[in-house]
Amino acid sequence: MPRLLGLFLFLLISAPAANADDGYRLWLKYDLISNPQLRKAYASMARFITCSENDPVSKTACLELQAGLQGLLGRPVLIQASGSKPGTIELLLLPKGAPDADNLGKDGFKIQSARGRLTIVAAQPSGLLYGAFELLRYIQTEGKTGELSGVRRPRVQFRMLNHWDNPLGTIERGYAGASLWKWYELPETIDPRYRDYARANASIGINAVVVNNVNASARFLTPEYLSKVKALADVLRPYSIKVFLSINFASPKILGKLKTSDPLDPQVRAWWQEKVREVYSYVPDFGGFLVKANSEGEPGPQEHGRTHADGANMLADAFRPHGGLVIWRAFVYGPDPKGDRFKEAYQEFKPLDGQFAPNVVVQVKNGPIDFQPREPFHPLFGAMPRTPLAMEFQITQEYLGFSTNLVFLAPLFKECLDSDTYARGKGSTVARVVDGSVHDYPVTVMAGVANTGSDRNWTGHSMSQANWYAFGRLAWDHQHSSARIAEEWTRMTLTQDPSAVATIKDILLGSRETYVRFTTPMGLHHIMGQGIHFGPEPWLARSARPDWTSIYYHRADSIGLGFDRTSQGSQALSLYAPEVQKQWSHPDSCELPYLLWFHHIPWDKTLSSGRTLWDELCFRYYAGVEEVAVIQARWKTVQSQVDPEWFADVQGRLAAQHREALNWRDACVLYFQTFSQKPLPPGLTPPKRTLEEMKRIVEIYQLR
Ligand code: GCW
Repeated sequence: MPRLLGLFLFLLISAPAANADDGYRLWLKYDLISNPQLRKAYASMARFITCSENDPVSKTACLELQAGLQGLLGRPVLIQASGSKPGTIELLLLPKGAPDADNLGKDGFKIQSARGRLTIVAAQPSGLLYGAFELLRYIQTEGKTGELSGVRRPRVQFRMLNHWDNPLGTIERGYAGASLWKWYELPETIDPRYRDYARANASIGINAVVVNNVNASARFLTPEYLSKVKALADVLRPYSIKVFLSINFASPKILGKLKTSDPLDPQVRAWWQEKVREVYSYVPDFGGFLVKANSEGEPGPQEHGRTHADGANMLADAFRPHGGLVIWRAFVYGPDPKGDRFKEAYQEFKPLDGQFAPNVVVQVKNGPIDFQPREPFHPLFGAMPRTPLAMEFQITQEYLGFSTNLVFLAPLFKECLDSDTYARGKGSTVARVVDGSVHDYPVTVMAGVANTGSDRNWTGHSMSQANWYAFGRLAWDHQHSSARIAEEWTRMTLTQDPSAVATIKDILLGSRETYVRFTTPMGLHHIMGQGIHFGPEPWLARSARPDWTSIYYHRADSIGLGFDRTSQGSQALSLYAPEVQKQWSHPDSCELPYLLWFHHIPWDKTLSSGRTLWDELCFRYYAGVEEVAVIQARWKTVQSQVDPEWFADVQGRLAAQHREALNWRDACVLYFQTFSQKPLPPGLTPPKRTLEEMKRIVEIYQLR
C-alpha cells in the first residue's frame, strides 16, 4: 500500500504542466527523455541513490538528483542510506585526509562508473552537489557535449553574482522586472522563488551572491535589514551559496552618527569592527563586502585624503577574525576633460599593488571603459602581481540592447578571458590571471552583474537565460568553449532536435558580433543614448561630464574617426605589455575589431579589408541589420521544434531588435556622413530617414 501511495504521489507531482513553457524552469526542466532507448539505458543506471551523508548540502545534492532523475526517467528513484547494488548512484564524501581529497579541493568531484554502479565522490558536500548537477546535465544533453566520468574542479574559488538591486525593489540596469528580493516581506515571508534561484545558481557552480547594488544604501547594515539578509542566507546555504553585501563607505556617519568616515580614524575603525562582528552574528558564514568607493559620486576614502588601500585595509582588518573578504572595485574615473578615461583605473590602482591586506580582492571590469559591446581587456589584468584581481563581467545587457536584443555573451566573455596579457610571457591570459595561476593569487573571484528579475522567465528576453548559464559555466571553467556552452544550454532548455540545435547554436554564437556590427563596428564605443544607454546617440556632445558624451570617444572630424591612444595620442596603449602594444599600435596591423579603440583613421584610408574606412563602416552597419533579418528567418525554421510560447516571445523581440538595428544604422551612418562628406558606397541604399528625423526618434527615449 505505501508503495502504491508513493507511486500515486509521484505521478501527481511529476505530471507535466499543461501550460506552455513560460521559461520559469530555466535549463532545469527534467522533462521525460523522449528517446526510449536512451531512457532505458539511463533508467537501468539510476534505480537507487545512496546518500549516507546528513549535512544540508549533501542532502540537497541527493534530493536534486532524485527530482531530476525522476523527471527525466518518468518513474520513482529511491533514496537509500546505504547499498551499492547495480543500478545505484552513490554519493560519497571522502574521509578527511584521504589521499584524493586534496586533488578534488573544496568544490571538486569525481564521477566514476563500474559494473553498473555510478559514484560521485567529493571531499566536501558542495562537491557532491556539483557532481549531482553534472550528472543531470549529462543526461539532459543526452551525453552529446562531453564525457561523464572524470575529475572536475572549478578554476576559480568564488563564482559570484553581483545584484544591482535596490531596497525599494528596483534594479539598476535591470531589464527583467523588479528585484527578486522582497525586502518588505522578509524575514517573515520566504518567497519560494529564492530557493529556485539558489538551485539555478548551484546547477552552474555559482557559490556567492552580493544581494544589493554597489550604489549601496546604508540600510542593509541595520539590524532590521540584517535579519532579512539572514533569512535569505538561510535559503541559499543548503545550495552552498554564500551571501555578500555591498556597503556604503559613509556608513559610520550615516548609521553610527560619527563625525567622519575617515578610515584611519580610531572610532571609525572600531565602528566597522563592531559592525562586522554584528553581521556575523546574523550570518555566521557571511562572505564579505563589495565596495564601490569614490566612483560616480559614491563616498570613499579619498574624501578624507586617504587611498583606496587605506579604505580597503581598514575593512579587511575588521574581517580578519571572521575570515571574510573585502572586494574593492577598481571602476573609478575622474572627470578630466584632458585625460583619457581608459587610463584612470590603472593610474589609480597600479601604484597600490602590494599595499592591500591579504583578504582584499580588487574587482576589475573586463574592459577599461564600461561593459561596451566590445572592449580590449582591462590593462590592470597582468599589472597587479601582488593583488588578487577579480573579473567583473556584466550579464545584464546595459549596453547590449536591454531585453529586446538577442546577444549571447559567452563569446564576449571568452574574448576577454582568452586575451594574452603577456604578464609572465606568452600564455599569461586574462583567464589565468583571474584564476590565480599567473601570479599565484591566494584568492580568486569571477563576478557577473546579474540579469535576473521578477519576470516569470527570470531574464526578460528568454534567450538571455543563456547568458546567466554561460557566466556560471565559464566562472567554473574558463576553458569551456562558447560552442559547447551554447549547445548544452540549447539542449537543456529548448530542444534535442539535431537540426534545430545546430540552428539555435549558430544564432547564439553569431549574435554578439551582429550586435557589434549594427551598433559599434570596428572599435567604436560609448556612442549610445545618454543616461539610459539605449539606442544610438553619436551626436551627444554635452553632458554632466565630458566622458559621458559620445564625441569624447569617437572623435569624428573632417579627417577621420576614432580615438588615438598611441604614443602620439593619449598613450593609453603604453599601459599594456610590449607584445600587446605591438598587436594594436600600428593602424595597418591592428585588427579591425579594435581599430577605432586605438587609432584616428582617415576616412579615405584603405583598410586590410580592401575598403576605405568610410565604406567599411557603412558596410558593417548595413550588414548588421541584414544579419538581424537572417536571424529572424532562421528562428522561424525552428518553430516546430521549440515551445510555442518561447517561439513567439523570441520572435517578437527579434522584430523589435530589427527596428532598433535600423535606428542604429541610420543614425550612425547619417551622423558620421556629416564628417566624411561622402556618398554611401555603391550597392547600399541610403537611409530613408534624415538625420534630423533620427535625432527626434532617438531623443524620445530621453524624455521623462
Ligand atoms: O556602467 C555603469 C552603470 C552604472 C553602474 C556603474 C558601476 C552601478 O551605468 O549604473 O552603477 O557602471 O558599475 O558602478
